[in-house]
Amino acid sequence: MKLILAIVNNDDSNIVVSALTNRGFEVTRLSTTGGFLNVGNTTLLIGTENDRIDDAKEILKVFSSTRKTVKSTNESFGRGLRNDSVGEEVTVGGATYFILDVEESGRV
Ligand code: 2BA
Repeated sequence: MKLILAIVNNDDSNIVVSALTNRGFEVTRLSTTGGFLNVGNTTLLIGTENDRIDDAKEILKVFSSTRKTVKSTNESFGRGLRNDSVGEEVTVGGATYFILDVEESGRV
């Protein structure tokens, strides 16, 4: 069994979760914040069998659109980060994922 951690844009989260659950995946969604843009995103926990990993990745790819945005906050000031990234255009969206081995899972 594997655990997929997938970080998606908040704007895409509903459709991604719907697509996953419609195809039988079990999903937990966490409200998270990106460290660079300091804006909310959604982290999905998806526990699944090894042979369904490719299906999950395909759904993430299809339903997570890519877009551009401008970094407009400087909330990181005071924590040692520089100002030169403010105003920078960055590509956001798509899904960033990590796939972890699960030693054991269950319900008690
Ligand atoms: P953020 O950290 O807010 O990053 C948003 C987007 O800003 C990133 O999109 C990337 O295009 C850009 N970016 C991030 N750090 C940068 C940097 N140091 N210099 C220049 N541009 C930078 P994505 O790569 O699609 O990442 C979307 C979100 O996924 C991230 O939001 C973060 O919450 C998460 N993420 C991405 N890679 C991660 C990693 N290796 N570990 C943990 N979380 C990650």
